[in-house]
Amino acid sequence: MNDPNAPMYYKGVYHLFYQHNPYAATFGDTIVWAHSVSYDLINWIHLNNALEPSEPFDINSCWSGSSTILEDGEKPSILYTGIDENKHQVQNLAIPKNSSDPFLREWIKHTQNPVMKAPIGVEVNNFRDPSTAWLGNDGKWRVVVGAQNGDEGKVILYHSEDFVDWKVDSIPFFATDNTGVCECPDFFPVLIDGENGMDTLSDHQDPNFIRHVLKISYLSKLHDYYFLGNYNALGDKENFVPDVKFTGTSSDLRYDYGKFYASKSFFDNAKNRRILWGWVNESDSEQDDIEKGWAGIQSIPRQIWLDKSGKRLVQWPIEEVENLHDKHVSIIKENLLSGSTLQVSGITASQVDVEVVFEIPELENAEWLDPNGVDPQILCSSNKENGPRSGKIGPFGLLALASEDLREQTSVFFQIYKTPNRYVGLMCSDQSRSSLREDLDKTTYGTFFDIDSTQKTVSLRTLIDHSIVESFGDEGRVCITSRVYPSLAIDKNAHLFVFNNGSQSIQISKLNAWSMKQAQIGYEGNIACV
Ligand code: DQQ
Repeated sequence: MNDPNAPMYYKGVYHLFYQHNPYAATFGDTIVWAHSVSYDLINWIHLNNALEPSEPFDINSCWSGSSTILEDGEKPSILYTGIDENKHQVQNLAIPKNSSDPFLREWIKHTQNPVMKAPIGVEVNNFRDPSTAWLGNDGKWRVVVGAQNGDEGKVILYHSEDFVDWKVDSIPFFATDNTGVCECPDFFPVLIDGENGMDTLSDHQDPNFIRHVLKISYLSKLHDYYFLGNYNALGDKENFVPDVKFTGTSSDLRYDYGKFYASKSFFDNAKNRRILWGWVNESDSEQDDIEKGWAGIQSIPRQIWLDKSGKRLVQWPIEEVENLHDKHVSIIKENLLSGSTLQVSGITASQVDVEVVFEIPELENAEWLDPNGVDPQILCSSNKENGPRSGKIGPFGLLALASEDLREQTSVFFQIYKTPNRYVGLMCSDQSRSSLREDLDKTTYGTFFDIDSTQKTVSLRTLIDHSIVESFGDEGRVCITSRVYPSLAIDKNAHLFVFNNGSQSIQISKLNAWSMKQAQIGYEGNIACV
């Protein structure tokens, strides 16, 4: 599997469609929309494929797209990219055969497809991934589509009165130089205050309560970047103006600083929240994928909202993941002296949800760093030949999927620095010692985040599940997902540790860890535990 497509909540059921090659565990010439449904976003029922290549407008694959629920939540629809008979990318419309079926098993392709063809100034093979649509005050639908023209990446805007006849806006909704194609654009409102989500269809006009987020998956970087900004819908120019420009450097905001791509969000009106999903790809080789018979996973769904600072988004695993909590252990107020490593025993370390709050010593003691021009990913990787990094406040954090002798470990950690005018945290996920195997992608990931001068704690929550380590730092303001394939630290031989390698002592103010039960995932009528 790769991209999540058209997530939605409809008649009490959550739907996830996803890009899938039914013939091999690799990307291929025939991509379909696989379809699964769930009552809780955790346990899933696989259904038959929802969309398969069948018509001249999608005969060479059904690529990514999104859902929009029309007519007061009663009429779901899908806009998706078809690879047509000429291998051009076009946008198509599909609607359910029977919209009273809560599982929406069968989909009908509209007779007027394709409903959009690449307009002037867009390359025919770089025109894809329509977003969820929204209604303007003029009663017309809007949708954005990812595109490219030369080196310029574009997100282009379409209008329609009836959802079938679409007209392109001559002004790009958003554009970036030298980036190449913009994939999977996602555009949605966020509340300035609070964790509730907002429907993409909501009234968009009041800047006192709402900001907008435009997410773009840049293929050239294989990362999902987001921009906070203003949606200008008044007058004859309708576009999105970001607060800061895209720089192509580590200062650009990303949903996740590890493996997380082609993500998509949706508004869940059952719980009044916005939920985000991303595709997490593999770190082993294509040959391994062929041998395993599968490749690619979806992240745990994350609730997403605007941070109080207004400068970042916050992401947090949906509360339903806690239904998988099993055996629980906790550690309260325990000092971690310089150089110490403490095992978290009594849980299944290969499948665990762990949350720890570290108390930070006096910030004045932090090491000096001028972060200008410093790439945090490189900073996270430094010293790896000489064993664990050292510093003053940090590195401290977790050693996930570790072998008993620590020869294998995925280390998720923080380091705190003093800069010319503020404090910054560095969050890293270091895969360099994650496996004795050598044929793996072991890139180390990292990012800076702001530390308030009055901040006394820093938190880390990590969801560990055999080959995936999803980490939410600083209460979800910074996220890093990694894929690892240990050779020793497997099942019962996996261990979890807390460590402090800084010269200053750290205190674990509290740590809670839960073994995680298996989710129920299977085919309709045959639900099995996998
Ligand atoms: N994957 C899809 C495309 C999209 C890309 C093809 C992003 O529609 O642009 O599977 O991963």
